[in-house]
Amino acid sequence: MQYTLGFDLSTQQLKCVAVDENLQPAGEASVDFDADLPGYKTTKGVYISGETVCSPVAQWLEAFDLVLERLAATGLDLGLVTAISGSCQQHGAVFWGEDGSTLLASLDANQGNLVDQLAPTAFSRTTAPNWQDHSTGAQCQAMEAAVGGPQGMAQVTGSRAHLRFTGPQILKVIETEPAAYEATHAITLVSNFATSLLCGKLVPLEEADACGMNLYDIERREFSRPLLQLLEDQRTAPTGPSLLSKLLGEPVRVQGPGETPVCAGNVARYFTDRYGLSPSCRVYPFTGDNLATLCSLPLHGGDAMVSMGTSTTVLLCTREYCPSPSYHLFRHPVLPDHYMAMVCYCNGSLAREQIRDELNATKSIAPGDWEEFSAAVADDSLDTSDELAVYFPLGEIVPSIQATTARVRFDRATGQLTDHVASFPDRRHDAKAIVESQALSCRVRIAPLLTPQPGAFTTTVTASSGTTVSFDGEVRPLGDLLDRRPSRCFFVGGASRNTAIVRRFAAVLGPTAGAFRSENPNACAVGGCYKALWSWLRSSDPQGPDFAQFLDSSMPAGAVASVAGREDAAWDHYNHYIVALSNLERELCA
Ligand code: ADP
Ligand code: XUL
Repeated sequence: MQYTLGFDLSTQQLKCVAVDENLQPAGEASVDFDADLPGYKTTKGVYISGETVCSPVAQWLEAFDLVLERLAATGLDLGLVTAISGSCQQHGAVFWGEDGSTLLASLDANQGNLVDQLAPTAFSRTTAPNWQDHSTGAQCQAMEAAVGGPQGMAQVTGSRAHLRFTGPQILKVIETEPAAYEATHAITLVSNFATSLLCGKLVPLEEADACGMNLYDIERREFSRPLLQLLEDQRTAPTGPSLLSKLLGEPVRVQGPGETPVCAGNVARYFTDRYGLSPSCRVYPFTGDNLATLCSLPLHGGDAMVSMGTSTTVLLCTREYCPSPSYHLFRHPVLPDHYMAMVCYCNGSLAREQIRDELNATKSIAPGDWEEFSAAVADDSLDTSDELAVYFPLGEIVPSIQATTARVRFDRATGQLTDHVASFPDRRHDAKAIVESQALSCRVRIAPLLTPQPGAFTTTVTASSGTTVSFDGEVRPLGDLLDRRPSRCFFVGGASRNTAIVRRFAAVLGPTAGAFRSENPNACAVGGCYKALWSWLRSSDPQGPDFAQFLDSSMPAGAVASVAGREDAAWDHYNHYIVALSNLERELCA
């Protein structure tokens, strides 16, 4: 038996999972930063100081040694590992000093552990910005202004400027820590930091994760020269290398059809000597966690994945490059000519929990119990057909809005809002309405990413040809939202255990090939394993199946369970809500 490893370097922990040749789990170990490495005094893996959120790089170094020690202690023979890849929190950046590259190359298992050998002098900054950082408002504004505002930035880099993205974060370092910046010889994302560590040499960025920087020109497939220049121009006394050189040149591209997947290198001697990994074990570029999650299931163009954790994230695999300020586009990490679209919401589970507990309180049921909530969500006879409500206990990303709650009634024929109400007849309506409106919001935002199929779907909506809807400032014909449906929808994350929620979401999204649930709690790490295994197989058979075909034929039975089929009538029922949602959001955002 041979194995592949998938690491997941997330905010709060480093995990490593092993799968065998049949994609069956073969081992697992993890390190929880707060609990296992208390010396760093992080809270949920980070340091928070006002709007600044960052993580100590040394903690990650210690975690790599500890997780491999723990994995070896499970009895898994690491000498049988053929390939490694993994997933990392996106957007963070590690700043390496002049000696970083030499120290990496001379790592020696007899000279102490990674933290002893690297932490003292390999880095020009001891911490890496974390994706929860909110401190780069000025930098985002400056960068967007240089490329034509949010639309212009989204067109070039796949996303409007975001506080957490690496470009604004680097610009902040240039402006506020010029000495540290000039002492920096290399900047890696967390993903190529991890790849570099395992290879014992600095390796370039991985292209899909590089799309989370607001610096990479996705269509040209190179760093945007105007954006690089904008950052260069802010250096007051440049002495060190250019930004492009610090970024280790252009990212490694996703290989094309028939090309051999790029291998970052063989695992460094330090790891073979210390943990018994084989010197022939290959390391394939790590990618971002959302991108790796996409690789954990056999998603094809038109399939969507809804991740229902604390927040809600919708991931979509698409062939169209149609950027928008509403969502993010990244190049797909393994499928050439495909993109991953991502819509992020703050108000997911916590907002549902609030309604759940309010409903339970009216029935003297203890908070925390989902039964009553779920029964309401599943109840087709509970008439919410002219009710629409948004529940944002936290400010929302899309629509971009402060915390608010709004309940309306609307005319199903026209979508006009007829009444604003303080409450619906009872709290069961809220339970159904929150799931409906959360799903509707996803539906209208992913529609532009799906391939139109004119005439393919029957609808009872009789809109005049001029009817338009507007979401996030983008106006489009209503018809554009009535002739596109996802093919399959996959639900993952904590709330996907709730069949009522998943079925209602699926009814609104209208997948033509059904809805499925995956209960794999290690989706990111497993996505990394699959990427490594496929890359390794493909390197000896360049004409072999592409990644999606590989997963289709290799996924173990039972990896996903069917939860709903195609439901045309339910989908059409929700077509009548679209104009009303557009009207409500327009009002709230005015
Ligand atoms: P994260 O990875 O963001 O920490 P998880 O994927 O573990 O989150 O999901 C946690 C969320 O799942 C909780 O906030 C909870 O509301 C939700 N959840 C868990 N079980 C259920 C359930 N049976 N019904 C609805 N929601 C649930
Ligand atoms: C994505 C993002 C988060 C992090 C979490 O844009 O910021 O999902 O990747 O690790």
